[in-house]
Amino acid sequence: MIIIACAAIVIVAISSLVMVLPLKQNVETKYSVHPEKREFWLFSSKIPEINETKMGMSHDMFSSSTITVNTGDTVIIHFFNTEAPGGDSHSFTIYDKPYDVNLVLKPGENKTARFDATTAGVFTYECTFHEPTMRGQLIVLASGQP
Ligand SMILES: [Cu+2]
Repeated sequence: MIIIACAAIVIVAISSLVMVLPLKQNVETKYSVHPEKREFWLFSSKIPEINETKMGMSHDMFSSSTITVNTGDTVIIHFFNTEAPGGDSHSFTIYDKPYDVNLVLKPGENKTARFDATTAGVFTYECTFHEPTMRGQLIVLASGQP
């Protein structure tokens, strides 16, 4: 009787493994990371509700406050200063090492930054003219992270 029970347990254990193994492979395939070129379009924008004089802060912002990539990706960011002639200059600046980006744009200009996402982490990008409202986070996911 004990032998039959043990045999049944072994059979159940083996059949469970057989069912789980293919599932595990599917999950790994789904989340595997292949470095690729990731391209973004970023614009200077404004928060209309902010009265700069009353609140003592800039009403300028980036059109996107997060940019997410994988480690190993080549990142291409096209930044546009949407101001009319006579308006403000804006910058797209990353001071956090190892990233070192500083695009400074006059009204109506656009420029492109290209760099490799070599290091995982969260890195601030900002406009040096309009802190703290014109700020975002570059999120570089570690390899293999979903
Ligand atoms: Cu700005």
